[in-house]
Amino acid sequence: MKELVGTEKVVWSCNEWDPLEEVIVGVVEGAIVPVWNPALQATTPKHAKSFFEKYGGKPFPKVMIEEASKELDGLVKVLESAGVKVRRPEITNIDFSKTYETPWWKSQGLYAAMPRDIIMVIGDIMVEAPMAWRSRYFEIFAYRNLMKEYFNKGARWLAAPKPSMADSFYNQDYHPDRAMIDGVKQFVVSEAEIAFDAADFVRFGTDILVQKSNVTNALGIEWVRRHIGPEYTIHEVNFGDEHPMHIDTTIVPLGPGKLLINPSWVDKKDIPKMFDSWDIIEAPAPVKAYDSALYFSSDWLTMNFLSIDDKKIIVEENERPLMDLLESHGFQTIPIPFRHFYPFGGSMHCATTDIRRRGILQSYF
Ligand code: ABU
Repeated sequence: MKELVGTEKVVWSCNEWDPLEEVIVGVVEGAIVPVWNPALQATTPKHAKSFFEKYGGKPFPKVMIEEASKELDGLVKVLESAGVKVRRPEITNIDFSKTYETPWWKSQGLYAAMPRDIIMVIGDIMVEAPMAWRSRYFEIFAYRNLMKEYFNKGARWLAAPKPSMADSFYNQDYHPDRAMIDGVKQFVVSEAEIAFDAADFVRFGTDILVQKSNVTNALGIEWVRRHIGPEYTIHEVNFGDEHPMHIDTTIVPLGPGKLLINPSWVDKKDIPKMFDSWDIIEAPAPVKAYDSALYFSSDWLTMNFLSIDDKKIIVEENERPLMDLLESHGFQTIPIPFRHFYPFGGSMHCATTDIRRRGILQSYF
């Protein structure tokens, strides 16, 4: 197989660990707190409700934006000093505070903080996710100029059909307290229309794992399967997170043959057989010795780190047990402060999306 180096393709990334050459890093400026709604309730920690009641429809408090923005800039510096080209979304052409209206509903926007949720690079294809939250309906426009630039330079661009997000798209009888009925996981999104967030997929070369979640349904998975091409195999997995939204705190590939799992959600018997020869490494419990309130996510942002390559990993500086574990497996860790970004719903994996990693498309199984 001919090796495709980064300089040959403007967009090229096949897994989570090949050497990173170009990446999009999100921004928090202009972020708006969503108004409390059933889709949000499906995955938000219960304690977060009062935050949404207080700030819903308003900008995130200034101090939160400033502190998170500083941490994003710190991430950018670390990436640039490692030789990675960093691009940022444009928020001058989109005002997230503005109320927009479709034939079925009205909403404001959210932010352009989490490019991983909305754009997934598979080989040389930029896949634009349709999303499942009304507040994220127009978020992609913060990235469209960048995507147009990559397209003009030869990348492929695949945009999934957006669901109407009308009331009928959501399961009206869903409640997070009844997320498991007779052993079957329930989700707030129905199967009425195609839906997925890019962050429910994780890439291992020609094999891609995906989970159904409160933003990703079976139709969405089937749409990706049919559109990305016959060289890829999509494997659906189902782990123990009762309120799933995004797989990147559940299983995280570290490199060929090494998979980090979240031991509180992943039962080893549910890991597909193809991983039988891989080292399955259990992540340590998240460190909670800091004051970040988590409004959109579980505690497991610990695992939401970013690999520069299959030896170097950028990690939140408080996560000492994780760093010790990774170092004991031969990785170099690069600690940076990132806990002020956590309340926006992710850590540095969510805050970025690969544009180019040097390497080849291959099977690791
Ligand atoms: N967006 C990543 C959050 C996943 C989690 O709540 O663990």
